[in-house]
Amino acid sequence: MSFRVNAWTEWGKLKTIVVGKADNAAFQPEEPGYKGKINNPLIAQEINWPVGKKKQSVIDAANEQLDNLSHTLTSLGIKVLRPTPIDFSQNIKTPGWEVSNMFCCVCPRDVMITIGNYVIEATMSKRGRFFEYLSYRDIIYCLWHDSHMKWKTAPKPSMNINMYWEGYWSKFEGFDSKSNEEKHQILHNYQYVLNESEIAFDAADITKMGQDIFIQHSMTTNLKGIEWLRRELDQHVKIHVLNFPYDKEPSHIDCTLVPLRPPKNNIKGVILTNPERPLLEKDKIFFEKNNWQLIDSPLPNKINSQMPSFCSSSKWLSMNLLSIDENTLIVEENETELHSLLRSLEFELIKVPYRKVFEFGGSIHCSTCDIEREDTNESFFQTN
Ligand code: ABU
Repeated sequence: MSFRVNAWTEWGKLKTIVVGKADNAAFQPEEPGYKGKINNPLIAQEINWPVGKKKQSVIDAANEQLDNLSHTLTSLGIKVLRPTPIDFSQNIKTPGWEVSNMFCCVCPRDVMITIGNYVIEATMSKRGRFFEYLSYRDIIYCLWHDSHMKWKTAPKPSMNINMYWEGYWSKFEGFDSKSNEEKHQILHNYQYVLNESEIAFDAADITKMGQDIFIQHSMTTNLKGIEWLRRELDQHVKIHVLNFPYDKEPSHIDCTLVPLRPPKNNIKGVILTNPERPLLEKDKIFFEKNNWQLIDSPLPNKINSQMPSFCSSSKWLSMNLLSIDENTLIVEENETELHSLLRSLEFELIKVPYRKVFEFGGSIHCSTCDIEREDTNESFFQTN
């Protein structure tokens, strides 16, 4: 298989992509950076957040949908690369900490990102995901055959206890009874579970729009992580930091701000936005001034609003779609209102079943990572 590592945008014609696998997946372990929450109150009354390997039938059901996505992509002429799962039920230990098991390799989007001809491995921010990169090393060595490819690994943080702000988990206690002023202050101080003692980021907090890259400051990406990316990449791209104050637990930008198509010939570009997580006014003005139309996603379909019991993602997985090109999107099959909106914007849709993948960390965008698109580092933002 031959390919050229190149991806500057979320929408260029897709040529090569990684699709995750659910083999050997375990429950993401609780730790300073992560608290599991069981969505079904009846189950939550009976058991604590589980540890160890997931049931084989649950893994098989997710793999069936992941394999179906891979076949759909292959049938469109897109090359698909798959990870090499390790045994995620293993206990892991460093000099500073230990967790009962790891997670899975369903979501390459969190672990690695292609920016131009660079493949960057993220630091990751959670202990249970410390070694997840090992599942993608076969792929990265395969990409290394492209002599133009550059491989960067971000500095691994210690993930020791002093990297996390313990107070985060009680931050919202009694929130509803607070005054509007107090609520506003809590939401706008952008203090998340990672402190600034070490560089940390998950790659899924980044969205690519040509010469401009937007990075969400979040539970999984701190400001030092964003600064590391800026210093590594500032010869090639301009980094913008985004905050979404109304997302109480921001983690990964691809259920919040999803660019679909760039402005062209005086026709505005399209970005799908999350109505519960509005942009700050200054950022909204920036996009609009540069000829981008911000369109709120409809509420998720009823079926998908009830998240699977052991799913830690939000109902906004509804927006977690994948662009094949500027006119074609792969979307989850149940999101009928979103389908109507996208069709009204003249997108062609390819629908796939994907709900069984949700509890493995995300939906269609999360469980893929584009390696090659036909695009360049064109600038789509002329005005500051
Ligand atoms: N991994 C993406 C999850 C984002 C969200 O729950 O909104």
